[in-house]
Amino acid sequence: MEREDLQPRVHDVAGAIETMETRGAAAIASEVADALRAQAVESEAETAAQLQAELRAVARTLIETRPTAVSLPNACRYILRRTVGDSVDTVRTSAVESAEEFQTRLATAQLDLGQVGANRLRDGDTVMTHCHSTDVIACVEAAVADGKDLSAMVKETRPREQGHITARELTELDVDVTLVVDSAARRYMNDIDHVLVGADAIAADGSVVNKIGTSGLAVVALERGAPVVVAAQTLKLDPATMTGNAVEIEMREESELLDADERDAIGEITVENPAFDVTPPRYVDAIVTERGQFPPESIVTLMRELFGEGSTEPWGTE
Ligand code: RUB
Repeated sequence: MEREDLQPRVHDVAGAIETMETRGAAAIASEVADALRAQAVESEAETAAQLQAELRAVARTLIETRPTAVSLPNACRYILRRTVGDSVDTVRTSAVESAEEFQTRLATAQLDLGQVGANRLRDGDTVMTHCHSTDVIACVEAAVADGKDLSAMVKETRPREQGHITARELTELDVDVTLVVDSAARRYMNDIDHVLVGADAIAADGSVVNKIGTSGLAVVALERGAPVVVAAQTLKLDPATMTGNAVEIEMREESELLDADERDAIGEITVENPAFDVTPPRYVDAIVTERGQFPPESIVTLMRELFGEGSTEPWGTE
């Protein structure tokens, strides 16, 4: 049941994430910060406790929208932990400041990460991409700004074709783009210098959770000796995996694969539509973050440093 004390902006953000109008882990996190900020600004709460309870409810509402992108709970964690005060005004101010600080850090982290990723790319390289990741685009953008001439083989990324967004954005950066169907990856792998993908979540053992098809791409890349580089801000590290929890893989509607007529024509079948898959660390050459690049097996050290305080859920259960 929808809570009446949540602001319309919160429902708009939740709806846009659910329908994937807002998509990609970093963009989702930024919108989440915006929704928490809007609640703090517009709330009619009369006590600090009431406003804190509303902000926790905003977090719970948003976290339910898409289960895999850990940037979503991480954004809520960052903001709620810093939202303190004993009056409505102080809680409001600290929520607004924390949300804005979070968004600034998000943008800065992406720029810093981009430079680290760019350092790996050489003039004349061809990268292969999967889905659309703003962290990946940041790496290419920084490399282009460094004067490197790059080409990209862009997988279209069924069923929602986020590869089209990547193709458009890379073209705008003057990268020479070739679009291919997902199943053509192996056919072209000998021409590829780096496979460059983003992440929705990184587990403590260095496994990478990203758009469905990433793990198959990584297997092919390893077979052909092309390094797989994962561009992922530390916001994508999932602290809950340090205590053995698995990352939940979102299952989406079958209508993304078949329209109603196609469904009728096919007859009685089962359709599975997982949005993400898990690439084990042995297939990944490096995880590129704003803190530098890490072999996947060592990412847990960074995780402990960043989330030493634990993965508690400041949004509670009610
Ligand atoms: C998006 C996806 C992206 C990551 C990283 O999936 O898998 O690779 O979210 O994106 P979807 P970014 O389209 O289902 O949201 O680097 O922008 O955070």
